[in-house]
Amino acid sequence: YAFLKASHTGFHFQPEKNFMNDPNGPMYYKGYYHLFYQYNPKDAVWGPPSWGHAISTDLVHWSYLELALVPDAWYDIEGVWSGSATILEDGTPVMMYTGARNGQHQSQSVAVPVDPSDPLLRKWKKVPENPVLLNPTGISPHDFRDPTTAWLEADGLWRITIGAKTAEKTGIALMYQSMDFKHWELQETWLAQVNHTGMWECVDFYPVLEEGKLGIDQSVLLRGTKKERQLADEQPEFTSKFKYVLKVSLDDTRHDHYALGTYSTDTHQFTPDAPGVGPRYDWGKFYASKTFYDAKTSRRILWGWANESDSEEQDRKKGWASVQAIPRTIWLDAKTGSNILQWPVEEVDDLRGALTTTPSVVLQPRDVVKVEGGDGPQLDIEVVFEKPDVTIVPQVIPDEEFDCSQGGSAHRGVFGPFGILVLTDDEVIEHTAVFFYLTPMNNGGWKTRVCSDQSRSSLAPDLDTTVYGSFVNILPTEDTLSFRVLVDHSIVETFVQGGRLAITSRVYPTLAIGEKSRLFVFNNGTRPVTLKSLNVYQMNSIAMHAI
Ligand code: DQQ
Repeated sequence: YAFLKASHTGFHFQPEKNFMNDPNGPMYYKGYYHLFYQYNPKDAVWGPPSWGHAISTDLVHWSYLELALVPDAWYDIEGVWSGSATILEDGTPVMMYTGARNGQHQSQSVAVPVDPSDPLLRKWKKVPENPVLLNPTGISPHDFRDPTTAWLEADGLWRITIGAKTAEKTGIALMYQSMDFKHWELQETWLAQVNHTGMWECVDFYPVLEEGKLGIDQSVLLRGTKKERQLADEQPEFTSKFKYVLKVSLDDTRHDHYALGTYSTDTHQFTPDAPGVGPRYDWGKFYASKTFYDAKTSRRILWGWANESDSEEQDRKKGWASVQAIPRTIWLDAKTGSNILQWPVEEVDDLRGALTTTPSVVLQPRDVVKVEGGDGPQLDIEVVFEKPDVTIVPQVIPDEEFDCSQGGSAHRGVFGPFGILVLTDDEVIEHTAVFFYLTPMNNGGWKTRVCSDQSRSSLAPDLDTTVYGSFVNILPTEDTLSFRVLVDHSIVETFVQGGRLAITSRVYPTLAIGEKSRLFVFNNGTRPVTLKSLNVYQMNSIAMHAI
């Protein structure tokens, strides 16, 4: 089982052993980033979760602490499920989470640090008033979970939203208000709803500025406090206009979607710019994600769970399951105004070691060329292609139905597939392809697709090798097609066109492991394409320890 051993990541957050799922209660507190996570301490598959806890000073190097919350109260005896942190006005944190009991009946509870002066927040206690919220009339106790971070509005009340579904399978976000986190009042109208979307898990709701990369704290934005005035002075961007993001994790499809829109502090309702739950954060494995406002650097940071693509049997053999995707800075794409951008937090760049730069080269049809400096299983790869000039070809047969799944990188078009093969052996038997594909549309135009193809990533059995992909918006003013790919043993994370689209894949090579792993560039289209630049960095490992 050398290949299972080789799947352990080198610079991603993963549990020491056993099963992890959703990120919970991320926050910055007294000099430390805190990450809590759904964790089954007893097995490498999901089971009644506790909250694992880890701290970091840079979002990259983590130390494990003891479990923060365990299922030991009558109202959470079947698991301390997902929840969020809120920093109160006095600077101390409070957690709200879902407790599960009696056949997974769900209610909401509160936990606070035993000693708020401890920057590591090692010990937590559940408040005697728990559970503080039961499912409202008309909502099943099986469909009522994952409270958000609370925010303060000008009326001095704290508000949270909680995901649920109606008997008709309408996904909804319930709104509650409170003075003290212990007594909560349900608002009659929902924050948002979308018919036929099923249960909304891990709802996230936050503002994004229309210009610039800075994040904002929702309470500071809506309350209008002294703190806000200070911020406005220090950070001119803060006075710029903003939009709201509503993210929902769809239990039915296991995908995270986000809608941009506006929030009315009169009606406490969200109005999406376009109907529906919106596009996906990530076109691969990325679920139950959650953001937090990082007061240290004024960023909004996104955490998401990257589940395994192998079997539970293999997870038990490995002794662990799941990683957290690299935390991503998230902000509005000012160029389009209609999507957010996601990019690995800049601290990840500190893990970069040796850099090898490949000069510009034309890739002929069928070229598969090994990249110098790309050996090994831990890489950070920046790839830029010239945008092909589609006007040079006569009219071609439309190919609109190609969605990456039909043959993946082996498909042949005019412009593409072209891109890179990561975690590849010398014979190019195993490879995970990340590529662009210019699609001739039925209307005579062209659209650009980007795909992550796992179908030939491994010779091992029992793997989910679904090919992921989507169209990416390339603006007429943009003359390059680019992506950045983080490779780390069993995870491949792709960020396209400055972060407009992301794809996270989990792969388990058997040949292309350790130092036997190679990197290639390829072009499988019938026309040449120009690789403008390729930078590949060796990535150092993080050593995670318990403290
Ligand atoms: N995982 C938690 C729930 C949440 C789900 C339980 C999403 O609170 O809805 O482990 O993955």
